[in-house]
Amino acid sequence: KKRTFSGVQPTGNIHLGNYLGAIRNWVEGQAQYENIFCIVDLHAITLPIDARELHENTRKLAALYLAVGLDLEHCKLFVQSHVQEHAELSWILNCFTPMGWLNRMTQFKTKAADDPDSVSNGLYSYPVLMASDILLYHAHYVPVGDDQRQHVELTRDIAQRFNSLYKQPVFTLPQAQIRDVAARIMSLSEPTKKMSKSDPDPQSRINLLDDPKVIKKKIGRAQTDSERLVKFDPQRPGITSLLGIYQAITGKEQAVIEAEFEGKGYGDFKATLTEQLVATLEPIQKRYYEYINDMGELENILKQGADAVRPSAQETVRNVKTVVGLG
Ligand code: AQP
Repeated sequence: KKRTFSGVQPTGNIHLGNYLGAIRNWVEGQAQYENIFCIVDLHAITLPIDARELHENTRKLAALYLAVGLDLEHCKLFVQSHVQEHAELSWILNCFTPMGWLNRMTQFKTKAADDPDSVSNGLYSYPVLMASDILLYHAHYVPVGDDQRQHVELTRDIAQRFNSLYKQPVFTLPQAQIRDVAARIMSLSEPTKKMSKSDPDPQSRINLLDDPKVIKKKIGRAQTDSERLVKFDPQRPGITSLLGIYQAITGKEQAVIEAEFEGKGYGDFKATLTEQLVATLEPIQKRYYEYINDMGELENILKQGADAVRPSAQETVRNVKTVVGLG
């Protein structure tokens, strides 16, 4: 079986973008691959975060991973900082990554835009840590949303450069797995921006744990336009993004959806979308509360996950150190 690796940062409320762009695809492909899914807490400290919040978010994210249907028969789930080889490989690869490559990373440019002098060196090196996560386990596929495409490309470049420098296939070159539908869910309040955990406006995203009333309100207020035509149209990102959500959760073709709402207005469409969203999220929420209320079991699962992946991480680091002449 081919290997899959991916992760989410425990930086806040997991939203529909994280779910439809990434996590749901992990669940759908899980029987086909050997899967490693991580809670990337070392990435979460690249921007300021409260210690207690980080600790709690890490457990909440683990409960959500299980609630959406990740099955321990197929997947290893663990916390990044529990396997120290992530940090160790990251330092080594930092020394093999040209700054010119990192200077081109758009996520850093966006996140550092407001205050470039005070953001951390860690935020700058974020993509190298991500490359280390993927390369440690020789992952073939990295299922992510569209915003992570550039980081996976960088991972390939780092691996390729290292392999050719030492003239041996130390690292496996990974490929991003990005779906056509829902690869980039947009903010509900500013549909030209992606939906994100760190957006200060809570109305901009649907969280996986939002209750039906909140979902109804947020969808009701989601920005559209004055044309009132329920059709996919790149010139109208608001309605197109909502239709994309509907397409992702119903699995219907675009033409079928447009036919379904022909002659109907935004109100009808938003009501149907809300209904479908609630039906999708309710069972996930029910399972989430079961998992989060059994903290002992959750800690156990995370410990077992880390123990299960550690040997292959150790082997990769041992090999890299030998090749480089360390240790
Ligand atoms: N809007 C999105 N649409 C589709 N996929 C998305 N992902 C994130 N946002 C969208 C995918 O979710 C996975 C985890 O990414 P993350 O932990 O970086 O989540 P985030 O919401 O992007 O987090 P932040 O902290 O709010 O970061 P910024 O400020 O960058 O948005 C990834 O596979 C990602 O592609």
